[in-house]
Amino acid sequence: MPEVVTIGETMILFSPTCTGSLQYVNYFQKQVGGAESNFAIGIVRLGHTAGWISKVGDDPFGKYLVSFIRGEGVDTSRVRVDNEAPTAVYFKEFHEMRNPKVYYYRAGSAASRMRPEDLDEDYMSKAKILHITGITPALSTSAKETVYKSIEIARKHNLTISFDPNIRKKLWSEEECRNTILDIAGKVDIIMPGIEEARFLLGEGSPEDYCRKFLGMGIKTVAMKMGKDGCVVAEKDIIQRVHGRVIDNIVDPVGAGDGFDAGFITGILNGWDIIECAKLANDVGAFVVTVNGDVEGLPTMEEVMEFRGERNVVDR
Ligand code: KDG
Repeated sequence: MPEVVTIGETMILFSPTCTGSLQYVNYFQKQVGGAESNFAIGIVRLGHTAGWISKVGDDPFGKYLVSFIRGEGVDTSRVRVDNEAPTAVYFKEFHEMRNPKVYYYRAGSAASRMRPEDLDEDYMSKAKILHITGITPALSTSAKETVYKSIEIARKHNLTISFDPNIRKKLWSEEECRNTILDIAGKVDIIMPGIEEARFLLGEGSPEDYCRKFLGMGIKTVAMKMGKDGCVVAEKDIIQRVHGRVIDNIVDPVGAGDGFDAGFITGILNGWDIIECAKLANDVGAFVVTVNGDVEGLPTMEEVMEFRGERNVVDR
């Protein structure tokens, strides 16, 4: 049984082969993207086991997603097939002057029809960590109920719950988003927001203020992502900034946060202190931005060690 379980929608990603408005792009590459499966793949590459719980359509895209994610070593035995709704797709749009944009085609998708009854309590109860994000509750009422049910199961069986708010304003109103994410945050053990997400949720403040507020909500561990500035991590007696790597040539930033989460949770599974967890998280996030795609850049532990100069590799 996997050490980590996660629940969420994965989509076929169509990534343009050139930059600029999609109005003028003619060719796309088929890839795979979904915050939770990105995270699960990251966990497996770093040497642990993960299971991804989801729903896909009874269509070629659904088959492709499951075989791709299974091929990465993630347990897909709890992925269900919905005969009445399609697998979702999304498109990226790359621009030289600013962050990529995304366009979703996911309303009414198979994964949005996940229900609490889809969860296998026995399967989940054997894991150590449940990882959830703020994307799933935005998909539909039943998907939101599924997230709450997963929290209930995790609590009952003493799993550690990790949560990435992953705020997607395209999916719901700001008010519902803020209220739901803060409510879920109050029920988890580890939160891994971006600094902008913390600002959206908690108002103006410093990274340290945000950490104190999250700790004040009963969350045990905070790991707040700050892009090229690394992260700030906090627990009961400590709030500390941990510097990241400055990557000059960012190819594709989408998925870096999921990579960060996978690095941090790998450290937790390894029994490391939060500073060591943060260093791995920063390094994994840095790898992801150097490669096109949400998962293609996720490193193995050997690659991280090589990057840090802790392991010699013969290239040729
Ligand atoms: O974090 C990366 C995700 O945003 C991407 O893989 C697609 O899951 C996705 C989403 O909902 O945006």
